[in-house]
Amino acid sequence: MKKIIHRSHNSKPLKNEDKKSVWWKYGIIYQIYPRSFYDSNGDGVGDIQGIIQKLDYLSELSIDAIWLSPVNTSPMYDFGYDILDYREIDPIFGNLNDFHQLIEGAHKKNIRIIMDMVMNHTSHLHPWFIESRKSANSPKRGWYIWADPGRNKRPPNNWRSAFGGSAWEWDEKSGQYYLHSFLKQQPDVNWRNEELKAAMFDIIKYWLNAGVDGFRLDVVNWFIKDRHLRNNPFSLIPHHFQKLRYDRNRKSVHKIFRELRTVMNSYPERMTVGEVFTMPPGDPSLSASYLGKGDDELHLAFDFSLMYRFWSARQIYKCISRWYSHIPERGWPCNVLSNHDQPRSITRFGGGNESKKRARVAAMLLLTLKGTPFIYYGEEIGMKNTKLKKKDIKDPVGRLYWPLYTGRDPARSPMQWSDETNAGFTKGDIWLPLCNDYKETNVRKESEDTYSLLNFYKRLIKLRKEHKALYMGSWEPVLKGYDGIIAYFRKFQDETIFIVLNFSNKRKKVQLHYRGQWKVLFSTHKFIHEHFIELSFKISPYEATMIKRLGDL
Ligand code: TEU
Repeated sequence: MKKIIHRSHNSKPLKNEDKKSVWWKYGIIYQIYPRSFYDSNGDGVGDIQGIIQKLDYLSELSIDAIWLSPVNTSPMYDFGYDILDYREIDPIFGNLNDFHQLIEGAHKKNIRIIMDMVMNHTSHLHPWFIESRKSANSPKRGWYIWADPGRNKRPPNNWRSAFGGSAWEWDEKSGQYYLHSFLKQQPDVNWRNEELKAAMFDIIKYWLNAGVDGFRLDVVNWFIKDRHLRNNPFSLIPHHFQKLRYDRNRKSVHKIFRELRTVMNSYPERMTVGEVFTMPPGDPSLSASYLGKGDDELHLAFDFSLMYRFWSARQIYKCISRWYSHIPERGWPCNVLSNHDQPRSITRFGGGNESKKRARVAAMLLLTLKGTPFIYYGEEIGMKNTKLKKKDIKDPVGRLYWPLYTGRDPARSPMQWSDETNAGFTKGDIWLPLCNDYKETNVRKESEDTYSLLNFYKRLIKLRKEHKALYMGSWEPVLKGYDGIIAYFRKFQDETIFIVLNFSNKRKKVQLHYRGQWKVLFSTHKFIHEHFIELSFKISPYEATMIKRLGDL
């Protein structure tokens, strides 16, 4: 059993760490959904040249790296999460030259590139799978998960696809079922097969040699399945009515990531971040287990607890402190509010007319917590979920479950650059409808307004980068979400910063008798440079304030 050390949020940074080599700890990562960022060629879909054209924007935002959702060749049944050539770029996004140009252009601006690697499954059109399904004797049969039918030709067991229905698809020609944890066009590979594993590691090396700085690894907790394909036990939890015991979260998966870490370690300054996919409410202990002892598996692992939380200071506090309590001593947390699979945070947090005030509180939280912040494109301008008609839905999951669940497109709408036609995203026929607030909420308008959410984000990012307490310091909670307020210190050596966040729409009093000279660093309401001699003051509804300790009285 791995030992969990419950004080990691106060742990000191490791020795011999220079900021450059651990940029993935101390930097800020921005997720781009390439279809929706910027369309350079007028086909209605975002592309790599589009990202290159927006590098100045990203550089002004001062983020340290971009994670691109998949850009490899794909038939797009799951919009790129079904790869048919891991070494090529899909023509909809450009070509390898464009990608190399992006790496070079980004690096010149000190922005690193993180690729999405989808290695739990391939496309059903991948040559490996085409070969594998030829016959039960194919040399690549063992590269995927094939099984004989159960009784009466039924599927081998009760495992369910994440997107609905059985996880098994019958293949008439070769006389067996194959496993697909997602769509039937996404057959699961067999990571127990040494040849398959070596082929996957070769792909990783290929991109490392091409100068990629890291990988976001899709659904890492699903890579290994029960060898005996046992049925999942029954559970009262509505998700599939199964305890997800045998189709994912197997302990032996960790061996793969220890081996991967050895590969990664031979390339300096590279990183991995794993998507540990769990259903709400999230499972921080499982997520943290992918960090191994802290330095021998993945560099970072997502925990989705915070992404599943609604607007409750107490709930949010609890999930943050729980997450930190599971991080191994040598490990490092990362934090995320939104991604391409879940509703946008501003929509999830609600608040009607007050949603943009809440967005500021959430932004200060994300950018002052301990751990690498991940910002999903458009969050910095306050993009919301788009409302879609059935005919507009592209996501296969949305098409399947509409109107009960509209799928993931609402959070994937095109970036709102300006109030021009198509929000300045494309001159062509836009692939997915825009959110209808784009005339108000867009980059151009917010760049010109000193008090916009965009400029609020920019300031927060700069402050985080300027203060060691914020990017590498300890996290010491003071107000734990009761009464709608979260407050904590971030400390590094003699630098101390106090952060207070009012999640409520009421005026409140903070009375903390920490005497000293305190100066406001940044705030939604207080004047910058305002001084206090102790942390006792009133705070406004939805106030978010950072205060720096200058010294003793
Ligand atoms: O997500 C894992 C995943 O299980 C979610 O897609 C989840 O099922 C969905 O949000 C429920 O609606 C990863 C990727 O992030 C996602 O985009 C892919 O579709 C999926 O894996 C398959 O590769």
